[in-house]
Amino acid sequence: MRRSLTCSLCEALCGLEVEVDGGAVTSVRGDAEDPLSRGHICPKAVALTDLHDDPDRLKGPMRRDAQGQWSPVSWGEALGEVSRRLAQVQAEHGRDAVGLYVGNPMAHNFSGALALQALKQALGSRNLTSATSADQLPHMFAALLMFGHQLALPVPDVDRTDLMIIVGANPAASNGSLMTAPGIMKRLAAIRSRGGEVIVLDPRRTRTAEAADAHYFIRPGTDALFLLAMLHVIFEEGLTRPGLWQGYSKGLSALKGAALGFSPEAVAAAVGVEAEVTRGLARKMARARSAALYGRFGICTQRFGGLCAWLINAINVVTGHFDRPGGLMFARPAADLADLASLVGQRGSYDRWRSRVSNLPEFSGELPVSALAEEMLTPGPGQLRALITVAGNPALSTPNGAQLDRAMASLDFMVAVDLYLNETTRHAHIILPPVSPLERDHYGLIFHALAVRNTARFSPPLFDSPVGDVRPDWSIILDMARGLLKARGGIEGHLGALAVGAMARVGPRRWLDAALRVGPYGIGAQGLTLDRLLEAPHGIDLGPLTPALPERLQSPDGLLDLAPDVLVADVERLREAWTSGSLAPAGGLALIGRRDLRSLNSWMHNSDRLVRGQPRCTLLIHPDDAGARGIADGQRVSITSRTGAVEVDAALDAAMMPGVVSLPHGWGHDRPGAALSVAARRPGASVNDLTDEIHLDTLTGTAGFSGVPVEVAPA
Ligand SMILES: Nc1nc2c(c(=O)[nH]1)N[C@H]1C(S)=C(S)[C@@H](COP(=O)(O)OP(=O)(O)OC[C@H]3O[C@@H](n4cnc5c(=O)[nH]c(N)nc54)[C@H](O)[C@@H]3O)O[C@H]1N2
Ligand SMILES: Nc1nc2c(c(=O)[nH]1)N[C@H]1C(S)=C(S)[C@@H](COP(=O)(O)OP(=O)(O)OC[C@H]3O[C@@H](n4cnc5c(=O)[nH]c(N)nc54)[C@H](O)[C@@H]3O)O[C@H]1N2
Ligand code: SF4
Ligand SMILES: [Mo]
Repeated sequence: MRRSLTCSLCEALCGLEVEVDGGAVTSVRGDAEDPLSRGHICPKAVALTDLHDDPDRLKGPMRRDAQGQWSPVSWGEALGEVSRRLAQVQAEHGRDAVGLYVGNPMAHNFSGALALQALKQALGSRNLTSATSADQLPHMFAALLMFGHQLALPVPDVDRTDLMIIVGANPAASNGSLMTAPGIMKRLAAIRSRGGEVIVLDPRRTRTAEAADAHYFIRPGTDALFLLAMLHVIFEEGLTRPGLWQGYSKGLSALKGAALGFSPEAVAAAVGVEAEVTRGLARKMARARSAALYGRFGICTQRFGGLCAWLINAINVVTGHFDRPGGLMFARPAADLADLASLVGQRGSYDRWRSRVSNLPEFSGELPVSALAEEMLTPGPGQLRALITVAGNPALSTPNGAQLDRAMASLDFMVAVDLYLNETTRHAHIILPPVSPLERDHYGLIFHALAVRNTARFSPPLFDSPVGDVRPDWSIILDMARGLLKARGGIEGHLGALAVGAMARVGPRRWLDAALRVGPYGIGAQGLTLDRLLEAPHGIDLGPLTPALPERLQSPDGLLDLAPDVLVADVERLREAWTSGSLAPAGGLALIGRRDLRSLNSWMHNSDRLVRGQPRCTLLIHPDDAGARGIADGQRVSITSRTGAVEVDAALDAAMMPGVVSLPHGWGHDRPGAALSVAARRPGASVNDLTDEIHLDTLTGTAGFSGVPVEVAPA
């Protein structure tokens, strides 16, 4: 039997065509009829079935006893114990004593993500966190401050642009991020074949860089300087382009003021980009018929990530490449989460409270994940004593993960909603396993809103009856919320109870149907409903991106703020780091990460066909840096930072910028007590044993993975 579904693994939203025979998937192909992915898939799509069939995947709730032995337990008992223990901790130590960490896969699981809103209400804790502060938070921060909504995230209109400048992203490996663009490498190649240009700035000459017209090395963590220098040129040489934006924006002169003193010549030594190159890029951008300056993970997870995200938006605006075909544009999704959030007054928030130990700011109801371990380890009122993790592996994925690993072991209680017993969930007392991605509905609630073309696609579960005693994430999460409220008593009148009750009664499908009906293509327009999507298994095309401003600005004054005060003020922190020489210390080595097409953060290493072949958790180092340290290709090296040390094999690589070394994240599968039998055979080491929770963007609270100072020596 042939069936259509959507791949839920990464942001690309590829349509798949699968053959199913007797409950088993016999082939997986790209869906040529999908209006967005047009047949594209990557090697991970096939491994979706490995995940589904993995004997290590948990098939029922598990409980760990005082001796550390795991045994199966019924859902009733497991959920009962979770409610009791969480309520007890909150009764004894206050609401904030229970924390929540939400991992990346929840962004790909619309029903689970909706249920989480109810769980957060029920918890009433300030210790909420997620992978956001280890990832895209700066983009959301800039969106909130500039456009008035944290979800107003512009995407590059790749299919129509004449010039794409990519800073700190490697779509050849990641398949694109905050840019749902399946088959992105073909789309980039198309820019070149229609006479346009692709330019990459990255401390490593990646596969994306190799496929571009030009690549320039940039020293890790210095992008904000580089972007200010671009702005400097734009203002100095009168390269701003008049346009509609002048009518709905403010702050142009403050923006100009911010760039003062950051000429390309002044910053060149720190940034590693020659002044003439920076000038040339600014001019090229300003003169292009259409252009998109696009920055992603590499510009976010550094000490000045907030500045980078702001400056990128601002440069696109003032050069006339914003909200126009070929520039940065806003998608118009069929179910528009940003609109719905606005209806209930949720446009995002910043700095309503601060973390107890390090005084780091709240963003959108969450505290930075960099503060999670210290909140557990520092005694005193408000200490974190219990944790819920949902679809996250923070022991491997957050800065100084080794410290968090130890801290989680000290908690009074921990519950994990996860597919596996892994490096993080081994610390839980209870694990509640969800259905596999082939056993649930899929709708790209978040990623349709970040897509380079407006489309909508819904896939029902490939397999209707799940294997084993597993439940959908959304129902597990709602049950936890309901149980907690009940155990704490006083359901009546509680906002949390209302949220949980409403969500449970409506259910995710009806919620989605309602969201589609009130959405931009709903009743009165094309009449898009869930039924219509069910009748169109390959998805529905809703057309190219369209201009949206000023209507979609949600700031209180209705204007686009080119120079939000807190960001302008943060330029001084950058200036100070730059002039004091602490931004990019000379002489040492700066650590960066990398992604691989056959890997996905920390959790696809249990698929043999994805991890087979040469070990991939190696340290890339420039031959000159290796030579200076007496390191040969393939030699075992030890890497040391303030927080820890790991050993891996070195790979000499002239594609690295001298002075920069690269280690991928998501490895380190040799921790006792984890049950990932394939991954354990090729464990690698965790880069986050080296990254540092105090190396962060103190403005936004985002982890600073890029540019961590390390030493490397033969092991
Ligand atoms: N040094 C360094 N650190 C990084 C990064 C980096 O590049 N360098 N990248 C950062 C980024 S961008 C991110 S997003 C984070 C990711 O960090 P996390 O989100 O914390 O971790 P993942 O590795 O994605 O782990 C996902 C977990 O969810 C489980 N899971 C998978 N699918 C489901 C599901 O449907 N339901 C449930 N309940 N569980 C599921 C998996 O078994 C796994 O335990 O890591 C960040 N950390
Ligand atoms: N195959 C695969 N695909 C994935 C993932 C995965 O783990 N594997 N993870 C998914 C997730 S959760 C995310 S968030 C996205 C991320 O997707 P992308 O944003 O494309 O992220 P990366 O591939 O990590 O690319 C970041 C690039 O920034 C460079 N870089 C590092 N530091 C700096 C710096 O200071 N300045 C500049 N200019 N560049 C720097 C790195 O060398 C790297 O090439 O990918 C998603 N897709
Ligand atoms: S690119 Fe992403 S969405 Fe597409 S098949 Fe690969 S993992 Fe799945
Ligand atoms: Mo991410």
